[in-house]
Amino acid sequence: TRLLHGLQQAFDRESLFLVYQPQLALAQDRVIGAEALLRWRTDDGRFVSPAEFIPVAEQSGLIVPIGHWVLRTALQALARLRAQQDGLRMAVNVSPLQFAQPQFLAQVDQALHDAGLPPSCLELEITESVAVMGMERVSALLHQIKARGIAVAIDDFGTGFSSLSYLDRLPADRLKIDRAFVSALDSGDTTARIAEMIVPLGHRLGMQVLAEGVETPAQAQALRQLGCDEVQGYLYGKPMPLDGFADWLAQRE
Ligand code: G
Ligand code: G
Ligand code: MN
Ligand code: NA
Repeated sequence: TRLLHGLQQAFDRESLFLVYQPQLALAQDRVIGAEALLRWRTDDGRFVSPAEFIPVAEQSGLIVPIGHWVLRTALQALARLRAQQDGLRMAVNVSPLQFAQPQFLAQVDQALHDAGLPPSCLELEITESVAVMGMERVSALLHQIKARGIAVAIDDFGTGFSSLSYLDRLPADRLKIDRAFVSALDSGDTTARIAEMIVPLGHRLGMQVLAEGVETPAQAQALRQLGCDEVQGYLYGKPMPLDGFADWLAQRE
């Protein structure tokens, strides 16, 4: 609860901020967009990892207002980046509790409208844990999202309590291979076989496949050979503040 109190204050005092990590089309080596990632810098200058504070925010319900702010801020950032490179998209992480709010979709519509952006430039990253709200509701909501032209990605695939039967019932556009599997690709580890299988699995289910946490040219080469569509990771770019991302983008041109 000390963590929760600190987080509440951080949100009130605007010491939460977003960083943006590039996503690229692998074959074309072209930037296609970014994932927005939340950061918390405490008053004494320490950084608290979202892996630590997101679960607390989720349990307390604070993730709902924070998530709303993330969505609006990330889309405002995207509006600026698209003036620099046409067609960029923004991927935003959505927690199960936020996703389950009755007003979620109306907030998404409003955020897009206020940023002056078309629905097609937004991607919502969900995890299989959205299944806690019941697959009927999840499925209905996903269909409404897709009807608007908003994209959906399944994040952290293959970790947690995933089930292939959920995957089959989640109409998503993109499957993200967790970095745990990607890092195994140049190790000769049997874990690498999982990354190798996720690519055709995603494709067979009609999804694009994006590999996260790509750190080495050998991993990128292996992913290219597997026919993986998109990549994200330190090899290409770390998560950066908006100004840093804009500079990084300008330097690639
Ligand atoms: O960026 P980093 O690897 O530290 O992120 C750790 C975890 O926190 C990731 O699983 C990521 O999905 C999650 N996360 C980052 N930003 C957000 C956010 O804005 N909302 C939610 N719900 N999760 C986030
Ligand atoms: O939403 P998700 O859990 O996928 O968040 C991705 C997390 O992975 C972020 O916290 C981001 O900072 C981190 N990350 C992104 N690229 C790399 C990478 O190449 N290597 C490692 N170790 N972590 C990464
Ligand atoms: Mn993510
Ligand atoms: Na992930």
